[in-house]
Amino acid sequence: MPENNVNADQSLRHDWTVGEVEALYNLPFADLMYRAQTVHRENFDPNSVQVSTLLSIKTGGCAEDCGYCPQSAHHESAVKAEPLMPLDKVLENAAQAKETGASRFCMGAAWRNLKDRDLERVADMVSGVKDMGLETCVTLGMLEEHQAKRLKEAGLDYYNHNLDTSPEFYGDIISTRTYQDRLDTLEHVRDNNIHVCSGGIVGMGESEQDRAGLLISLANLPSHPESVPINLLVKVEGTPLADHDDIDQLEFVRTIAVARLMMPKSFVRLSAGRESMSDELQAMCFLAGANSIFYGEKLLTTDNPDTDHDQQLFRRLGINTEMGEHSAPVKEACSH
Ligand code: SAM
Ligand code: DTB
Ligand code: SF4
Repeated sequence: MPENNVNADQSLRHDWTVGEVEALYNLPFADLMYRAQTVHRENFDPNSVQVSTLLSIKTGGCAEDCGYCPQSAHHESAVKAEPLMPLDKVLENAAQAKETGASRFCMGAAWRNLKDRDLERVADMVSGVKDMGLETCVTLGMLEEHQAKRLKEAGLDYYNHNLDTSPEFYGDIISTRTYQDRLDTLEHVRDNNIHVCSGGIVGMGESEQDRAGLLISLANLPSHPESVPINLLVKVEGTPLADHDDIDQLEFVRTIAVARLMMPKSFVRLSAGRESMSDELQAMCFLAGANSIFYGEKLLTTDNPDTDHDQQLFRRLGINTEMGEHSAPVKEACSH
């Protein structure tokens, strides 16, 4: 596996301004799609989509108050708190994900932060999954430097930690940790040569300027995240955002296209929310430059499309999924 080469490409930009990004958002739709597709083809095989499968290894009872999340102990959703899953059950799920065609296995925990008392158990999960020949990803909340180092040693390829939205809108959604806390975690991940997976959620009542602000926060990091998940809010009963108005679907597609233009060498992941999307909307997201998805019938606690349905969609679109991010034609994000 090639190591993270974060200084590879001087052409990547880290100085985006709100005005520039809003100008991209406001292009005529056909012009935006054309530009995004052009950049996509310059950097990736346009007919390949990377697939990761998610597993919730520690569900519910989370101390954070993220307004969108059914796993927060602050909200009255149907999700019940469960203990950390035993290793054999995690490995069973990973084997099944591999069998179904995933190239990466992503383990998520409803934690505010990783505790040292759980570190070795998670490290064992990472090395067990890695030994199966899958790429590994975890998302465990905030991470300290020594924990990132230990997970890297165990074989961790990716750490997912989202910025979620713009710095300005963030406080409307989460009060129990700060934007800076999230940036600090991303720095520890990057400093330990773990690939960064970081993105956000669209459809929480944010303005277009906030969507631009999220993408600017991501693209103006010292290195572009290798993977940028764009989630469409899954509205879950009992959460404060359950009754939010739907976002204009074309605005969602525009967000994918703008992310593709701003972070041309990153994988843009069409993440949560596919269950509520038509095949045609998903096809438009792939055209806009999305080139990875979560695959498998569950996300963490909510539903994702059936794998049969996804396979049929891939066949209809002539998409192949036989690749991990490490084998992609051009993969490095950059730092300068
Ligand atoms: N607890 C850890 C954390 O928040 O860092 C890891 C798991 S958390 C569920 C991972 C991400 O899932 C969140 O940052 C958020 O972006 C996304 N997410 C959670 N609930 C969602 C929802 N209802 N709709 C869309 N995305 C959601
Ligand atoms: C990400 O950006 N989206 C995934 C993953 N990273 C961990 C999680 C989506 C969760 C959707 C709500 C749920 O299933 O609980
Ligand atoms: Fe907890 Fe993560 Fe859900 Fe926030 S998004 S409540 S930190 S599980």
